[in-house]
Amino acid sequence: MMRRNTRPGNPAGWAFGLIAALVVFAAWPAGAAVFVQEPPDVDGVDTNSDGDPNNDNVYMHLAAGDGFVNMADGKLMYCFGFSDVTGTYDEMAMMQGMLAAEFPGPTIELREGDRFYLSLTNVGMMMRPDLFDPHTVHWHGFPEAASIFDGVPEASVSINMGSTFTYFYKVVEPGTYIYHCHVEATEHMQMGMLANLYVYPIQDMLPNNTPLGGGWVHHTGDAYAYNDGDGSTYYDVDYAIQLGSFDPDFHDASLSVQPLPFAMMRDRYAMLNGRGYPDTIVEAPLANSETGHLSQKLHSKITAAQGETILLRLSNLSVTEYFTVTALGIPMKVIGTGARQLRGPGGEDTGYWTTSVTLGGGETADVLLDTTDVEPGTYLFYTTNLKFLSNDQEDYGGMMTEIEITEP
Ligand SMILES: [Ca+2]
Ligand SMILES: [Ca+2]
Ligand SMILES: [Ca+2]
Ligand SMILES: [Ca+2]
Ligand SMILES: [Cu+2]
Repeated sequence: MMRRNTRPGNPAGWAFGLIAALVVFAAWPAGAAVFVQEPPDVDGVDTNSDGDPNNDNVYMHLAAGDGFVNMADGKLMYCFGFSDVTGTYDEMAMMQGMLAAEFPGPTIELREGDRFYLSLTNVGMMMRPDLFDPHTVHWHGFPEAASIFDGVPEASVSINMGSTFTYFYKVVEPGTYIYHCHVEATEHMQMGMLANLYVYPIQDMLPNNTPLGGGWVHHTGDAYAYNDGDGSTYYDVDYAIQLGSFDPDFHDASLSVQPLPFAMMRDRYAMLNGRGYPDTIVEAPLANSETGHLSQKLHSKITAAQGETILLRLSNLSVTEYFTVTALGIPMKVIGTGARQLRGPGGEDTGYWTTSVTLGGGETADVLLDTTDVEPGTYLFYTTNLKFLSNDQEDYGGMMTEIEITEP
């Protein structure tokens, strides 16, 4: 609680935060409270095929609000974002979520057959008490259980400040998705309300020694990107890597209550999972310099032993940029796009080997890196949009990370 009060010396910020808190509470309808719905799994059916009929319901509680992150050159960036308040007492969730925005937002990782209850609490904008923006969660590319859970505010519901809503997702399609807030999407996405989301296929749960097509035999613990039926999407290690970019002028304008330059949006920080190189390879979560909150939790350092297959769950949620990425020196096969395995009408494998993948905003791709003939050492994964190998003015940074191939 009182996370605000632990902030390092910034009296103006403290006062602003306190006023914002008072505004939030003053605006809170009498009797309104955080209400998180977590119905027990009592259907007696093992929908996620792990042998237990009573563990298929998964619960998560996100807060939506504002906060800060730092770019790799130190630049402090005001953000909107999500934070994970799962398990927090309902009465504490508002306080816990205030100024706690993370970029990217907390990763959602599920299993095909799960029943997912995602509660979203809008904690308000502590640094912008003049704003009353609602928020939503939109699962990009996912078939909804009902359209009310879609998160496009014009077509479903959005969550007002002080309110909580529980989304329900029947997790029926494996693959690599993304989620973001869809309220005033250009603004709230540029401001950082973006995250990774993926679903493991039910094929992972097959009994030991199950024969599949093409002579493949499934062993317990084997993992696949999709229900491929033949092991063609098998991987040893997987990493979700979200491409994104920020325009510092837009973020600064938002913090200083200036008109937002929508038409002039020009992103100058390109990132992987919310960080520019070399921050991308720092495996520890990063605290921001304004509040000390751990607001950039996701690194992008990729590690595998020679011979292992790496699955990269790539996505792009930049509002302004297409990005082309490459893993120089490591063969790459695209096996899925838009959360669908690449297969022809007759079931033939239409995946393809390539040296690069290009993703526009809202696109995802699943790529396998084959390290069979790759000498142990450090390789780079980076964008070939060379101007984005920088952190604004600082050269040699931006959209790049390292792939460490160790001895087999
Ligand atoms: Ca189960
Ligand atoms: Ca069940
Ligand atoms: Ca707005
Ligand atoms: Ca960052
Ligand atoms: Cu939002």
